[in-house]
Amino acid sequence: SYKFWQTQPVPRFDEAGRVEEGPIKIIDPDKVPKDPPPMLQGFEWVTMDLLDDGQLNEVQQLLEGHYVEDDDGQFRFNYSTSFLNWALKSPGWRKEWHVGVRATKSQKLVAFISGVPVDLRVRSNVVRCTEINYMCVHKKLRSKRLAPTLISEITRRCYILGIYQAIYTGGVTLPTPVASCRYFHRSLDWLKLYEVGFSPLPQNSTKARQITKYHLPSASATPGLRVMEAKDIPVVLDLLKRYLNRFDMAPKFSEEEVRHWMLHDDKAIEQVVWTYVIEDPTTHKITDFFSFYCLESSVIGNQKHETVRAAYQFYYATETAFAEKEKDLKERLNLLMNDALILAKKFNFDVFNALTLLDNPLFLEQLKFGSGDGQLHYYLYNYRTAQMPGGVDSKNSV
Ligand code: YNC
Ligand code: MG
Repeated sequence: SYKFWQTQPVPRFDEAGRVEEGPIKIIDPDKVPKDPPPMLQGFEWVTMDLLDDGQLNEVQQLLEGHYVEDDDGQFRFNYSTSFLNWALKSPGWRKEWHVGVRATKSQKLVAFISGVPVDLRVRSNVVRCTEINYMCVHKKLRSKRLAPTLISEITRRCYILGIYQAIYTGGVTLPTPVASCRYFHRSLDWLKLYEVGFSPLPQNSTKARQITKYHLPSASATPGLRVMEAKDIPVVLDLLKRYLNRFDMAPKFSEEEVRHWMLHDDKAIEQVVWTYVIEDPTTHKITDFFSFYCLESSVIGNQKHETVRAAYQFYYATETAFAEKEKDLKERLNLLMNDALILAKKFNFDVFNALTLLDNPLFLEQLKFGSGDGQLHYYLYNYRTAQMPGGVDSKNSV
């Protein structure tokens, strides 16, 4: 019945077809409440200081114990502090958007929600947004309507700083997705995925056959492939901009953002993002790039394995997307993404995940990705636009 969501400036399910694009509600800055909404008795609002390692660790610990699990409760996302440093301190980040809730007496962190700024292009308009993520409530405080309170408070803090729109994703169905994608998974270490209960053994197969099926060469195959460096930022940005322009919705990146999101930070304790460019061996032009990031999941109650190390496909772009023939694009993407698999395997990942967005439908099947049961819905807050085509034919982006 969406008691909370029906009060919010989001499209209703039955108006999803209407196409008048723009803000749903005009916010009067003078009418934004000066104070946070009331908190549960015994709990208090805090602003987290994520420059402080102690507080960063508290957020990491809350998420490690209480964040997103799969439907069967077998796996739970386990974001590293290096990952949170990367995801929560992107260019333009505000500490006001790292919102916590503490138990007043013990000062224990029991809930969190965050936002980082992003310029989002929605069709032909660029919308200044906050990207909301990592909403988490301690398991012992569930179903007390804390989530709507967290959302209202971060909304107030966005409004105060002059941001009136937001983007967020989730596995749950809410009014109303602007786009919906499905997760696909490509086994890199099939046996481990089988042992943790992630991959089934098909009736008509054997363990040995499954292992052989997912075997990969040890060396990448694209001539000119190398790790992205700082000097590549302007060319990668230019290529990415042109590539993402082919889709209905995508961030509008700056050079600083490309540096932040694509380049591995030597100072990070653990590597979070891996980015490769293809430098044409004869012309020395950058013709393609691809990236993936590391997100481990805790395996709940397994004797043999504690974590699954997953590589998530991140941004990529290729000049072949602008050529006339879709066949060339398909061939190129299959070569590039097979190299991404080879590299992820080399860096000890167990599985490579990708969504049904960008040009991914051109390679998922051929590279032996299997459809997962997880959906990912994309939502916009206080912004209306026609729904983008879903399923494997979608031309959406993140
Ligand atoms: C969800 N994921 O429908 P109704 S994704 C949004 N996103 O409201 P209670 C959600 N809303 O239906 P609990 C949601 N999950 O009555 C639930 N809701 O209108 C809605 N899980 O609240 C739900 N993290 O406090 C219902 O539920 C109301 O105690 C129920 O808390 C929920 O980060 C939750 O999956 C998810 O920690 C915090 O279960 C808790 O169960 C939990 O009684 C595990 O809440 C971790 C988890 C969610 C990951 C994410 C994106 C969040 C987006 C939030 C919306 C942002 C809007 C834009 C704001 C800025 C605007 C500007 C400018
Ligand atoms: Mg609650």
